Amino acid sequence: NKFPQPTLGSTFPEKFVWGVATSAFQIEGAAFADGKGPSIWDDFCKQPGAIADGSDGLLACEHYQRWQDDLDLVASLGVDAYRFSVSWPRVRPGGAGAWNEKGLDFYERLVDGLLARGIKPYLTLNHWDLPSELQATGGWTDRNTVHRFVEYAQGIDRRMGDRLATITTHNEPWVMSVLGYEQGIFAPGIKSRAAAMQASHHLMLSHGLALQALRAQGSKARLGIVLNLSPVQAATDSDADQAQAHLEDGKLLRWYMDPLFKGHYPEDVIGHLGADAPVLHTGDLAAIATPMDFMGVNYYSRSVASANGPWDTRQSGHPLTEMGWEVYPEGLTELLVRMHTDYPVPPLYVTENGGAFKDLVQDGQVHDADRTDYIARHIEAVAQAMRQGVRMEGYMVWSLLDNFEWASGYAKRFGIVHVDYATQKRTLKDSAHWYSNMLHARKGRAAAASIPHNTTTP
Ligand code: GBH
Repeated sequence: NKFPQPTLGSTFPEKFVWGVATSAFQIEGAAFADGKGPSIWDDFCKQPGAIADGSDGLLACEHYQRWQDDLDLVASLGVDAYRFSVSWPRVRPGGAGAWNEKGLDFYERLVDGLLARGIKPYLTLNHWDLPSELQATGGWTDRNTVHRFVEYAQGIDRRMGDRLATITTHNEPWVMSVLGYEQGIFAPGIKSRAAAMQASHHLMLSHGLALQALRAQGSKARLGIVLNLSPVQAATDSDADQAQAHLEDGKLLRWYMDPLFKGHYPEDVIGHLGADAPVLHTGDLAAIATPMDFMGVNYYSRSVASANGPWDTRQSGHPLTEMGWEVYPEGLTELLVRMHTDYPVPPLYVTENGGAFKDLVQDGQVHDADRTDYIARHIEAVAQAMRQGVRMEGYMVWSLLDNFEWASGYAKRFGIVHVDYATQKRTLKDSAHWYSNMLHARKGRAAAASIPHNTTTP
Protein backbone atom coordinates (compact mmCIF):
# COMPACT_ATOMS: atom_id res chain seq x y z
CA ASN A 1 0.00 0.00 0.00
CA LYS A 2 1.44 3.37 -1.00
CA PHE A 3 -0.37 5.16 1.82
CA PRO A 4 0.85 5.20 5.41
CA GLN A 5 -1.41 2.88 7.37
CA PRO A 6 -2.24 4.39 10.75
CA THR A 7 -1.40 1.99 13.53
CA LEU A 8 -4.98 1.79 14.71
CA GLY A 9 -4.41 -1.16 17.00
CA SER A 10 -1.94 0.52 19.31
CA THR A 11 -2.99 4.16 19.46
CA PHE A 12 -6.73 4.16 18.88
CA PRO A 13 -8.84 2.33 21.45
CA GLU A 14 -11.55 -0.03 20.21
CA LYS A 15 -14.26 2.43 21.23
CA PHE A 16 -12.73 5.30 19.22
CA VAL A 17 -15.49 6.67 16.97
CA TRP A 18 -14.80 6.81 13.23
CA GLY A 19 -17.24 8.74 11.12
CA VAL A 20 -18.19 10.82 8.13
CA ALA A 21 -19.89 14.22 8.20
CA THR A 22 -22.33 16.29 6.15
CA SER A 23 -24.65 19.25 6.71
CA ALA A 24 -28.28 19.80 5.79
CA PHE A 25 -28.07 22.72 3.36
CA GLN A 26 -25.10 21.23 1.55
CA ILE A 27 -26.74 17.91 0.66
CA GLU A 28 -30.51 17.87 1.15
CA GLY A 29 -31.94 20.01 -1.65
CA ALA A 30 -35.77 19.94 -1.41
CA ALA A 31 -35.47 23.57 -0.41
CA PHE A 32 -39.22 24.12 -0.28
CA ALA A 33 -40.60 20.59 0.00
CA ASP A 34 -43.06 19.45 2.65
CA GLY A 35 -43.47 22.83 4.32
CA LYS A 36 -39.81 23.84 4.68
CA GLY A 37 -39.31 27.58 5.12
CA PRO A 38 -36.50 29.59 3.53
CA SER A 39 -33.12 29.92 5.21
CA ILE A 40 -30.58 32.72 4.93
CA TRP A 41 -28.58 30.49 2.57
CA ASP A 42 -31.56 30.12 0.20
CA ASP A 43 -31.67 33.93 0.17
CA PHE A 44 -27.91 34.47 -0.07
CA CYS A 45 -27.65 32.24 -3.16
CA LYS A 46 -29.94 34.69 -4.98
CA GLN A 47 -27.55 37.61 -4.45
CA PRO A 48 -25.72 38.20 -7.74
CA GLY A 49 -22.10 37.09 -7.50
CA ALA A 50 -22.46 35.51 -4.06
CA ILE A 51 -21.83 31.94 -5.25
CA ALA A 52 -18.84 31.37 -7.55
CA ASP A 53 -20.66 29.18 -10.09
CA GLY A 54 -24.03 30.92 -9.65
CA SER A 55 -25.52 27.77 -8.15
CA ASP A 56 -27.85 27.27 -5.17
CA GLY A 57 -29.09 24.60 -2.77
CA LEU A 58 -32.40 23.86 -4.48
CA LEU A 59 -31.38 20.33 -5.48
CA ALA A 60 -27.90 19.78 -4.02
CA CYS A 61 -27.40 16.00 -3.62
CA GLU A 62 -31.15 15.34 -3.35
CA HIS A 63 -30.40 13.69 -0.06
CA TYR A 64 -33.92 14.54 1.16
CA GLN A 65 -35.24 12.03 -1.38
CA ARG A 66 -32.25 9.66 -1.43
CA TRP A 67 -31.52 9.41 2.28
CA GLN A 68 -32.11 5.66 2.55
CA ASP A 69 -29.59 4.86 -0.20
CA ASP A 70 -27.19 7.37 1.33
CA LEU A 71 -27.47 5.68 4.73
CA ASP A 72 -26.79 2.32 3.07
CA LEU A 73 -23.68 3.93 1.61
CA VAL A 74 -22.63 5.21 5.04
CA ALA A 75 -23.16 1.74 6.49
CA SER A 76 -21.13 0.12 3.73
CA LEU A 77 -18.12 2.23 4.72
CA GLY A 78 -18.01 0.56 8.11
CA VAL A 79 -18.08 3.80 10.10
CA ASP A 80 -19.32 3.99 13.68
CA ALA A 81 -20.96 7.40 13.40
CA TYR A 82 -22.63 9.80 11.00
CA ARG A 83 -22.53 13.54 11.71
CA PHE A 84 -25.34 15.50 10.07
CA SER A 85 -27.28 18.67 10.74
CA VAL A 86 -30.93 19.56 11.03
CA SER A 87 -32.31 22.36 8.90
CA TRP A 88 -34.01 24.64 11.43
CA PRO A 89 -36.46 26.09 8.83
CA ARG A 90 -37.43 22.56 7.77
CA VAL A 91 -38.65 21.71 11.28
CA ARG A 92 -39.83 25.20 12.33
CA PRO A 93 -40.24 27.20 9.11
CA GLY A 94 -40.40 30.69 10.58
CA GLY A 95 -37.90 30.06 13.37
CA ALA A 96 -40.75 30.68 15.83
CA GLY A 97 -44.39 29.65 15.91
CA ALA A 98 -45.68 26.45 14.33
CA TRP A 99 -43.52 23.35 13.99
CA ASN A 100 -43.51 21.36 10.75
CA GLU A 101 -44.34 17.72 11.50
CA LYS A 102 -43.13 16.53 8.10
CA GLY A 103 -39.74 18.07 8.75
CA LEU A 104 -39.47 16.52 12.19
CA ASP A 105 -40.53 13.18 10.71
CA PHE A 106 -37.71 13.35 8.17
CA TYR A 107 -35.01 13.67 10.82
CA GLU A 108 -36.66 11.12 13.07
CA ARG A 109 -36.65 8.60 10.21
CA LEU A 110 -33.02 9.49 9.51
CA VAL A 111 -32.04 8.88 13.13
CA ASP A 112 -33.96 5.60 13.27
CA GLY A 113 -32.45 4.61 9.93
CA LEU A 114 -28.97 5.16 11.32
CA LEU A 115 -29.70 3.15 14.47
CA ALA A 116 -31.18 0.32 12.37
CA ARG A 117 -27.86 0.20 10.50
CA GLY A 118 -25.81 0.24 13.72
CA ILE A 119 -24.54 3.81 13.22
CA LYS A 120 -24.43 6.41 15.99
CA PRO A 121 -26.26 9.67 15.16
CA TYR A 122 -24.22 12.85 15.84
CA LEU A 123 -26.71 15.68 15.35
CA THR A 124 -25.83 19.35 14.82
CA LEU A 125 -28.59 21.90 15.41
CA ASN A 126 -27.10 24.85 13.56
CA HIS A 127 -24.87 24.37 10.54
CA TRP A 128 -25.55 27.95 9.32
CA ASP A 129 -29.03 27.76 7.72
CA LEU A 130 -30.94 30.19 9.95
CA PRO A 131 -34.67 30.64 9.16
CA SER A 132 -35.03 33.76 6.98
CA GLU A 133 -37.75 35.20 9.19
CA LEU A 134 -35.27 35.50 12.05
CA GLN A 135 -32.86 37.39 9.79
CA ALA A 136 -35.58 39.94 9.13
CA THR A 137 -35.19 41.07 12.76
CA GLY A 138 -31.36 41.00 12.68
CA GLY A 139 -30.56 37.30 12.78
CA TRP A 140 -27.85 36.49 15.30
CA THR A 141 -27.36 40.17 16.16
CA ASP A 142 -30.84 40.08 17.73
CA ARG A 143 -31.02 38.69 21.27
CA ASN A 144 -34.46 37.30 20.44
CA THR A 145 -32.78 34.73 18.16
CA VAL A 146 -30.99 33.31 21.22
CA HIS A 147 -34.29 32.34 22.80
CA ARG A 148 -35.74 30.96 19.58
CA PHE A 149 -32.64 28.76 19.25
CA VAL A 150 -33.13 27.40 22.77
CA GLU A 151 -36.75 26.47 21.90
CA TYR A 152 -35.54 24.80 18.70
CA ALA A 153 -32.97 22.77 20.66
CA GLN A 154 -35.63 21.70 23.15
CA GLY A 155 -38.03 20.66 20.37
CA ILE A 156 -35.43 18.48 18.63
CA ASP A 157 -34.35 16.89 21.89
CA ARG A 158 -37.94 16.15 22.95
CA ARG A 159 -38.61 14.48 19.62
CA MET A 160 -35.46 12.38 19.15
CA GLY A 161 -32.92 13.15 21.88
CA ASP A 162 -33.39 9.70 23.42
CA ARG A 163 -31.80 8.18 20.29
CA LEU A 164 -28.89 10.56 19.68
CA ALA A 165 -25.28 9.98 20.66
CA THR A 166 -24.56 13.71 20.76
CA ILE A 167 -26.17 17.07 20.12
CA THR A 168 -23.90 19.86 18.85
CA THR A 169 -25.35 23.32 19.28
CA HIS A 170 -23.40 25.25 16.64
CA ASN A 171 -21.01 24.43 13.85
CA GLU A 172 -18.22 27.04 13.66
CA PRO A 173 -19.48 30.25 15.28
CA TRP A 174 -16.35 32.00 13.90
CA VAL A 175 -17.41 31.27 10.33
CA MET A 176 -21.03 32.31 10.89
CA SER A 177 -20.10 35.59 12.54
CA VAL A 178 -16.88 36.66 10.78
CA LEU A 179 -17.58 35.35 7.27
CA GLY A 180 -21.33 36.03 7.52
CA TYR A 181 -21.50 39.39 9.31
CA GLU A 182 -18.02 40.97 9.01
CA GLN A 183 -16.62 39.87 5.64
CA GLY A 184 -20.06 39.25 4.12
CA ILE A 185 -18.80 36.41 1.91
CA PHE A 186 -21.24 33.94 3.55
CA ALA A 187 -24.91 34.40 4.46
CA PRO A 188 -26.34 36.76 5.56
CA GLY A 189 -23.76 38.83 3.64
CA ILE A 190 -23.37 41.69 6.12
CA LYS A 191 -20.18 43.76 6.41
CA SER A 192 -19.95 45.14 9.93
CA ARG A 193 -17.43 44.11 12.57
CA ALA A 194 -19.70 45.32 15.37
CA ALA A 195 -22.55 43.18 14.01
CA ALA A 196 -20.21 40.18 13.71
CA MET A 197 -19.05 40.40 17.30
CA GLN A 198 -22.58 40.81 18.63
CA ALA A 199 -23.70 37.84 16.51
CA SER A 200 -20.76 35.83 17.84
CA HIS A 201 -21.71 36.61 21.43
CA HIS A 202 -25.33 35.59 20.84
CA LEU A 203 -24.24 32.34 19.22
CA MET A 204 -22.13 31.51 22.27
CA LEU A 205 -24.86 32.59 24.68
CA SER A 206 -27.46 30.49 22.87
CA HIS A 207 -25.06 27.53 23.06
CA GLY A 208 -24.79 27.84 26.84
CA LEU A 209 -28.49 28.46 27.42
CA ALA A 210 -29.42 25.54 25.15
CA LEU A 211 -27.15 23.22 27.15
CA GLN A 212 -28.84 24.32 30.37
CA ALA A 213 -32.34 23.90 28.90
CA LEU A 214 -31.54 20.45 27.47
CA ARG A 215 -30.08 19.25 30.76
CA ALA A 216 -33.15 20.63 32.58
CA GLN A 217 -35.45 18.53 30.39
CA GLY A 218 -33.35 15.42 30.99
CA SER A 219 -31.67 15.12 27.59
CA LYS A 220 -30.03 11.73 27.09
CA ALA A 221 -27.61 13.01 24.45
CA ARG A 222 -24.09 14.20 25.19
CA LEU A 223 -23.87 17.92 24.54
CA GLY A 224 -21.18 20.11 23.00
CA ILE A 225 -20.11 22.63 20.38
CA VAL A 226 -17.93 22.48 17.26
CA LEU A 227 -15.29 25.14 16.55
CA ASN A 228 -13.11 25.70 13.49
CA LEU A 229 -9.63 26.13 14.87
CA SER A 230 -6.08 26.37 13.59
CA PRO A 231 -2.74 26.99 15.19
CA VAL A 232 -1.74 30.54 14.24
CA GLN A 233 1.96 30.77 13.46
CA ALA A 234 3.95 33.96 12.89
CA ALA A 235 5.35 34.33 9.35
CA THR A 236 8.73 35.40 10.80
CA ASP A 237 10.09 35.82 14.32
CA SER A 238 9.88 39.61 14.06
CA ASP A 239 8.08 41.30 16.95
CA ALA A 240 5.44 42.66 14.59
CA ASP A 241 4.59 39.23 13.12
CA GLN A 242 4.57 37.63 16.58
CA ALA A 243 2.18 40.30 17.84
CA GLN A 244 -0.05 39.79 14.79
CA ALA A 245 -0.08 36.02 15.40
CA HIS A 246 -1.07 36.55 19.03
CA LEU A 247 -3.94 38.83 18.01
CA GLU A 248 -5.19 36.44 15.32
CA ASP A 249 -5.02 33.55 17.76
CA GLY A 250 -7.05 35.75 20.10
CA LYS A 251 -9.74 36.32 17.50
CA LEU A 252 -9.92 32.74 16.24
CA LEU A 253 -9.20 30.50 19.23
CA ARG A 254 -9.09 32.39 22.55
CA TRP A 255 -12.27 34.36 21.66
CA TYR A 256 -14.19 31.05 21.87
CA MET A 257 -12.09 28.90 24.20
CA ASP A 258 -11.66 31.52 26.95
CA PRO A 259 -15.41 32.10 27.54
CA LEU A 260 -16.17 28.36 27.21
CA PHE A 261 -13.53 27.29 29.72
CA LYS A 262 -12.38 30.37 31.66
CA GLY A 263 -15.56 32.44 31.87
CA HIS A 264 -14.33 35.60 30.10
CA TYR A 265 -13.45 37.02 26.70
CA PRO A 266 -9.73 37.70 26.08
CA GLU A 267 -8.88 41.23 27.29
CA ASP A 268 -6.49 41.99 24.43
CA VAL A 269 -9.13 41.22 21.81
CA ILE A 270 -11.79 43.24 23.67
CA GLY A 271 -9.32 46.14 23.69
CA HIS A 272 -8.53 45.69 20.01
CA LEU A 273 -12.25 45.71 19.13
CA GLY A 274 -12.94 48.92 21.01
CA ALA A 275 -16.46 50.13 20.16
CA ASP A 276 -17.08 46.93 18.12
CA ALA A 277 -16.92 44.73 21.23
CA PRO A 278 -20.23 42.97 21.96
CA VAL A 279 -22.78 44.10 24.55
CA LEU A 280 -23.05 41.57 27.38
CA HIS A 281 -25.80 41.15 29.96
CA THR A 282 -25.13 40.03 33.52
CA GLY A 283 -24.99 36.25 33.61
CA ASP A 284 -24.12 35.77 29.92
CA LEU A 285 -20.54 34.69 30.61
CA ALA A 286 -21.63 32.20 33.26
CA ALA A 287 -24.11 30.69 30.78
CA ILE A 288 -21.49 30.33 28.04
CA ALA A 289 -19.21 28.47 30.45
CA THR A 290 -21.80 25.73 31.10
CA PRO A 291 -19.77 22.49 31.13
CA MET A 292 -19.87 20.35 27.97
CA ASP A 293 -19.75 16.57 27.58
CA PHE A 294 -17.55 16.65 24.48
CA MET A 295 -16.16 19.17 22.06
CA GLY A 296 -15.57 19.03 18.30
CA VAL A 297 -12.79 20.63 16.28
CA ASN A 298 -12.94 21.13 12.53
CA TYR A 299 -9.40 21.23 11.19
CA TYR A 300 -8.35 21.99 7.63
CA SER A 301 -5.05 23.86 7.81
CA ARG A 302 -2.81 26.12 9.87
CA SER A 303 -2.97 29.88 9.75
CA VAL A 304 0.08 32.07 9.19
CA ALA A 305 0.04 35.65 10.47
CA SER A 306 2.00 38.52 9.01
CA ALA A 307 2.01 42.16 10.02
CA ASN A 308 2.20 43.04 6.31
CA GLY A 309 -1.32 41.81 5.60
CA PRO A 310 -2.66 38.44 4.35
CA TRP A 311 0.00 35.78 3.95
CA ASP A 312 0.02 33.99 0.59
CA THR A 313 -0.12 30.20 1.11
CA ARG A 314 1.66 29.68 -2.24
CA GLN A 315 4.93 30.72 -0.62
CA SER A 316 4.65 27.96 2.01
CA GLY A 317 6.32 25.18 0.06
CA HIS A 318 3.58 22.83 1.22
CA PRO A 319 1.07 21.30 -1.17
CA LEU A 320 -2.19 23.26 -1.45
CA THR A 321 -5.71 21.92 -1.83
CA GLU A 322 -8.07 23.23 -4.51
CA MET A 323 -9.24 25.80 -1.92
CA GLY A 324 -5.69 27.15 -1.74
CA TRP A 325 -5.35 25.83 1.81
CA GLU A 326 -2.00 24.31 2.84
CA VAL A 327 -1.80 20.60 3.59
CA TYR A 328 -0.33 20.84 7.09
CA PRO A 329 -1.13 17.82 9.29
CA GLU A 330 1.44 18.77 11.95
CA GLY A 331 -0.84 21.70 12.75
CA LEU A 332 -3.56 19.34 13.92
CA THR A 333 -1.26 17.74 16.50
CA GLU A 334 -0.07 21.18 17.60
CA LEU A 335 -3.64 22.44 17.94
CA LEU A 336 -4.99 19.45 19.90
CA VAL A 337 -2.03 19.43 22.30
CA ARG A 338 -2.42 23.17 22.86
CA MET A 339 -6.17 22.85 23.60
CA HIS A 340 -5.46 20.06 26.06
CA THR A 341 -2.61 22.00 27.71
CA ASP A 342 -4.22 25.45 27.96
CA TYR A 343 -7.85 24.52 28.74
CA PRO A 344 -9.75 21.96 30.87
CA VAL A 345 -11.34 20.44 27.76
CA PRO A 346 -13.80 17.52 27.76
CA PRO A 347 -13.06 14.58 25.42
CA LEU A 348 -12.33 15.92 21.93
CA TYR A 349 -13.42 14.89 18.45
CA VAL A 350 -12.12 15.95 15.10
CA THR A 351 -15.60 16.55 13.72
CA GLU A 352 -14.39 17.62 10.25
CA ASN A 353 -11.20 17.04 8.32
CA GLY A 354 -10.70 16.63 4.62
CA GLY A 355 -9.89 18.49 1.45
CA ALA A 356 -10.97 19.62 -1.98
CA PHE A 357 -8.80 17.91 -4.58
CA LYS A 358 -8.98 17.25 -8.30
CA ASP A 359 -10.56 13.84 -8.83
CA LEU A 360 -9.67 11.69 -11.79
CA VAL A 361 -12.85 10.03 -13.05
CA GLN A 362 -11.93 7.06 -15.22
CA ASP A 363 -13.71 3.84 -16.23
CA GLY A 364 -16.24 4.04 -13.42
CA GLN A 365 -13.55 4.70 -10.83
CA VAL A 366 -12.61 7.94 -9.10
CA HIS A 367 -8.95 8.35 -8.26
CA ASP A 368 -8.08 10.83 -5.51
CA ALA A 369 -4.69 9.82 -4.10
CA ASP A 370 -4.14 13.35 -2.74
CA ARG A 371 -7.26 13.09 -0.59
CA THR A 372 -6.30 9.66 0.76
CA ASP A 373 -2.86 10.98 1.58
CA TYR A 374 -4.39 14.04 3.29
CA ILE A 375 -6.73 11.93 5.44
CA ALA A 376 -4.09 9.34 6.32
CA ARG A 377 -1.61 12.00 7.42
CA HIS A 378 -4.21 13.78 9.56
CA ILE A 379 -5.27 10.55 11.24
CA GLU A 380 -1.61 10.02 12.07
CA ALA A 381 -1.54 13.59 13.46
CA VAL A 382 -4.46 12.69 15.76
CA ALA A 383 -2.54 9.61 16.91
CA GLN A 384 0.46 11.81 17.68
CA ALA A 385 -1.71 14.07 19.85
CA MET A 386 -3.12 11.06 21.69
CA ARG A 387 0.38 9.76 22.37
CA GLN A 388 1.05 13.16 23.95
CA GLY A 389 -1.87 12.69 26.30
CA VAL A 390 -4.79 14.38 24.53
CA ARG A 391 -8.13 12.67 25.25
CA MET A 392 -9.59 12.01 21.78
CA GLU A 393 -12.85 10.13 21.20
CA GLY A 394 -13.35 10.27 17.47
CA TYR A 395 -12.45 11.42 13.98
CA MET A 396 -14.80 12.28 11.13
CA VAL A 397 -14.04 12.90 7.48
CA TRP A 398 -15.49 15.95 5.76
CA SER A 399 -17.31 14.91 3.73
CA LEU A 400 -19.33 11.81 2.92
CA LEU A 401 -20.43 13.29 -0.42
CA ASP A 402 -19.34 15.95 -2.86
CA ASN A 403 -21.81 18.72 -2.05
CA PHE A 404 -22.70 22.41 -2.15
CA GLU A 405 -19.47 24.03 -0.96
CA TRP A 406 -21.07 27.32 0.12
CA ALA A 407 -19.69 30.36 -1.76
CA SER A 408 -17.69 27.98 -4.02
CA GLY A 409 -20.86 26.25 -5.20
CA TYR A 410 -20.43 22.75 -6.66
CA ALA A 411 -17.03 23.41 -8.24
CA LYS A 412 -15.07 22.28 -5.17
CA ARG A 413 -15.43 18.64 -4.19
CA PHE A 414 -14.73 17.46 -0.62
CA GLY A 415 -16.47 14.07 -0.81
CA ILE A 416 -14.94 10.65 -0.37
CA VAL A 417 -17.95 9.67 -2.46
CA HIS A 418 -18.24 11.28 -5.90
CA VAL A 419 -21.58 12.76 -6.95
CA ASP A 420 -22.44 13.09 -10.63
CA TYR A 421 -24.89 15.98 -10.35
CA ALA A 422 -26.50 15.26 -13.74
CA THR A 423 -27.64 11.83 -12.61
CA GLN A 424 -27.13 12.02 -8.82
CA LYS A 425 -25.11 8.81 -9.11
CA ARG A 426 -22.80 8.16 -6.16
CA THR A 427 -19.41 6.48 -6.73
CA LEU A 428 -16.98 5.61 -3.97
CA LYS A 429 -13.66 7.35 -4.62
CA ASP A 430 -10.37 5.56 -3.90
CA SER A 431 -10.23 7.48 -0.60
CA ALA A 432 -13.57 5.98 0.47
CA HIS A 433 -12.29 2.50 -0.36
CA TRP A 434 -9.13 3.19 1.62
CA TYR A 435 -11.05 4.53 4.66
CA SER A 436 -13.52 1.69 4.49
CA ASN A 437 -10.78 -0.98 4.17
CA MET A 438 -9.11 0.45 7.24
CA LEU A 439 -12.36 0.42 9.23
CA HIS A 440 -13.35 -3.08 8.14
CA ALA A 441 -9.88 -4.38 8.97
CA ARG A 442 -10.23 -2.87 12.42
CA LYS A 443 -13.63 -4.48 12.93
CA GLY A 444 -12.14 -7.78 11.83
CA ARG A 445 -9.38 -7.46 14.41
CA ALA A 446 -11.85 -6.52 17.14
CA ALA A 447 -14.03 -9.51 16.33
CA ALA A 448 -11.03 -11.86 16.29
CA ALA A 449 -9.86 -10.49 19.63
CA SER A 450 -13.23 -11.18 21.22
CA ILE A 451 -13.25 -14.90 20.30
CA PRO A 452 -12.33 -16.88 23.38
CA HIS A 453 -9.24 -18.94 22.60
CA ASN A 454 -9.10 -21.36 25.51
CA THR A 455 -12.46 -23.03 25.12
CA THR A 456 -12.92 -26.57 23.84
CA THR A 457 -15.97 -27.76 21.98
CA PRO A 458 -17.70 -30.66 23.66
C1 GBH B 1 -16.18 23.85 7.14
O1 GBH B 1 -15.81 25.18 7.30
C2 GBH B 1 -17.66 23.74 7.13
O2 GBH B 1 -18.14 23.33 8.41
C3 GBH B 1 -18.20 22.86 6.05
O3 GBH B 1 -19.59 23.06 5.94
C4 GBH B 1 -17.46 23.14 4.77
O4 GBH B 1 -18.02 22.48 3.68
C5 GBH B 1 -16.04 22.71 4.97
O5 GBH B 1 -15.47 23.32 6.06
C6 GBH B 1 -15.13 22.96 3.77
O6 GBH B 1 -15.01 24.31 3.54
O7 GBH B 1 -7.67 30.51 3.95
O8 GBH B 1 -5.99 28.86 4.55
O9 GBH B 1 -6.64 30.56 6.13
C7 GBH B 1 -14.45 25.43 7.09
C8 GBH B 1 -13.99 26.66 7.80
C9 GBH B 1 -12.64 28.56 7.78
C10 GBH B 1 -11.71 26.53 6.98
C11 GBH B 1 -11.61 29.36 7.04
C12 GBH B 1 -10.65 27.29 6.27
C13 GBH B 1 -9.50 29.41 6.06
C14 GBH B 1 -8.28 28.65 5.65
N1 GBH B 1 -12.90 27.33 7.12
N2 GBH B 1 -10.41 28.57 6.85
S1 GBH B 1 -7.06 29.71 5.02
